[in-house]
Amino acid sequence: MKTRPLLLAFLLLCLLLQAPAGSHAGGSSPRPAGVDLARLQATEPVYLPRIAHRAPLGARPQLRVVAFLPDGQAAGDTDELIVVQNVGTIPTYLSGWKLSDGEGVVQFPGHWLEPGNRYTCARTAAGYRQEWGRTPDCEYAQDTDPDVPNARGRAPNLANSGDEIYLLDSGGTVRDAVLYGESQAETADWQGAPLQYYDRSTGFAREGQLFYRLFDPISGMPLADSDTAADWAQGLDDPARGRRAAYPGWDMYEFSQPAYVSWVTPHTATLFVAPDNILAGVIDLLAAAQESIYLEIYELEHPDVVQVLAQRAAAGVKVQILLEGGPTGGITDLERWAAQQVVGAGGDVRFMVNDIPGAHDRYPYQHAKFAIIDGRTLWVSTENATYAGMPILSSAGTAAGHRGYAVIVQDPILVARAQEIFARDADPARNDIFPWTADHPTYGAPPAGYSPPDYTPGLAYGVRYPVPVAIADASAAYLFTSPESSLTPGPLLALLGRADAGDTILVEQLFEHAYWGRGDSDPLSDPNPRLEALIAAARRGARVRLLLDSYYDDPFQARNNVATLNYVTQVAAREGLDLEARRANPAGQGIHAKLHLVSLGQERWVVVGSMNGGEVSNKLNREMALALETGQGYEALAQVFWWDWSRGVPAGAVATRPAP
Ligand SMILES: [Ca+2]
Ligand SMILES: [Ca+2]
Ligand SMILES: [Ca+2]
Ligand SMILES: [Ca+2]
Repeated sequence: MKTRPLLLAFLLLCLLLQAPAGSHAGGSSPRPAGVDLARLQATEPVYLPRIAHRAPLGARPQLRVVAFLPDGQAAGDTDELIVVQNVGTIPTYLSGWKLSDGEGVVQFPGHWLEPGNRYTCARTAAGYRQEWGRTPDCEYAQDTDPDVPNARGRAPNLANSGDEIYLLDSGGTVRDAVLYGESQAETADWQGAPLQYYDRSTGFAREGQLFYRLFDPISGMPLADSDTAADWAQGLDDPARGRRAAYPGWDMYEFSQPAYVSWVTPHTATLFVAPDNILAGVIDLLAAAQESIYLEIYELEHPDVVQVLAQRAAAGVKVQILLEGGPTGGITDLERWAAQQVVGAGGDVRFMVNDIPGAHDRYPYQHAKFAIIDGRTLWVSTENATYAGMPILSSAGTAAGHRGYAVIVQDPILVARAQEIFARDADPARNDIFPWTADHPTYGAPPAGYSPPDYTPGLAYGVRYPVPVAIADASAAYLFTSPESSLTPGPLLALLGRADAGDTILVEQLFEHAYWGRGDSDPLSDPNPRLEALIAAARRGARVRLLLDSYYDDPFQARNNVATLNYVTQVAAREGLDLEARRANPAGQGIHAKLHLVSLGQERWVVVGSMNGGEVSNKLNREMALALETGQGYEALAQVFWWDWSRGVPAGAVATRPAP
């Protein structure tokens, strides 16, 4: 036994001193078919680290391929990339380790990779920077940036249709492998079918699709390596965690853990209801700004909101706004006018676009609706700054608009996260951020002489909640976002997953699709994990009510709300669940809300934000929501919900096709 530490030390020394070429000593993995390991050996000498310290005896370097992008968006796929991560317990010197696609092989530059850290090697630094707006750790095909170290050798070409990626240690042993697409290769480091692009929903393009290993949002470490497609985001096994992809420019490692705060003493917050008091609430909030307003929103088309933004900018308040550049229906003259007013007053308006040269969609839609005021106050809304979302009330107290909600809370942790999200989203280094430019036909001024159309308040709805809900009992909150944390990981599914007998879930949504995937799929093949979480809660004994919009609901779409009502109602009837669904139009222009009210034992949660019940919203868009633990907020919004519910119509009472 006494000789054992010495033996380990000797073996470790052998490993560290491994000759770079022609040596296979210590290699225990079988050779991958079609790979000539002799060719995979380093083509240049291994530069030994000057300090081979810190490694406890017996600890073995463990690196893993955790992400790669075969079908780049840059011309010539110069933005192909491979990311490795140190998943072991000791700092590891990368020089000597190699990446291969079975044909090319490159050796990493000298770099100590600390445990937990990732290292991104791009085909070229220039191609990567164009698509990600930042610099990779190394480049392997060409020296496009003298400041970015080069991996040397014969560069891999990641075939878009399928290929292999091998990670070899300094002894030439394959330590990790990924097979994807049409790869026919066989290796002991991969079991079963190759990993496939995620394309069950049409929102997921192959070009730009980043494959990545599922990871723990707290540690950032990949989940256990089973050498199968199930380890990866594109794997189909877990509809709430997998069945997805990432795209260039995403910040998923930074934001997958929601911002969480729990307050020792009860905290205040304010809840707003549309159409009743949401406009007055946002005007008051903006008008009070003294230092800064950061507003990230899908649509800005409300002249009253624009007026106060311009007025604050003119008064010297820093006003910075990020808008979606390609909203459904396109940017209107009203929004061009809105941007013109704010910029004319000294503010800054940017669009997230995909139609200027070199730009690619980071997110299909920048659909979040939030604002940060004076670095202290966070506003999160289900509504855009439009007449429909924030109707002007008549003198008689009537309106016609969306049922929706917003929340205001002050907390440094929540505000800091929202500020970080804004900074990343609106970063001018990203190729999809384009500033309002007076003479640009899309992102510029409206036609000369344009002025906003007149507005006449609607009569359909008599305001019921003139005063916002002042909360004084908030005890915790999560701020979470799509695409990072709206499913798993994320607080919404976690809350729904805890509901059982005696608990209640009330949901009010613009829509909640019966299934995801393609339009002709079904709930078994492509489950909507949000809807299935509601059904599962009902199966555990919870009371669940789902109220969906009937105003915008399109009877000609396969995935309309009637189809969801029918599906839910059939499941409830068949299994005897306390689960009901209705459609309603309580305030004249439909339900646009994205609201979950969750009552779990003594806990009460209000979840308000921008996520709709479709796949793109939860996996690809930029969205933001706040989950707030508050009994007072729950009781107040439950009253709104039950009034709306009383105006709802259940399944069976609605024709699925209009009469001819
Ligand atoms: Ca390629
Ligand atoms: Ca390409
Ligand atoms: Ca370089
Ligand atoms: Ca592996």
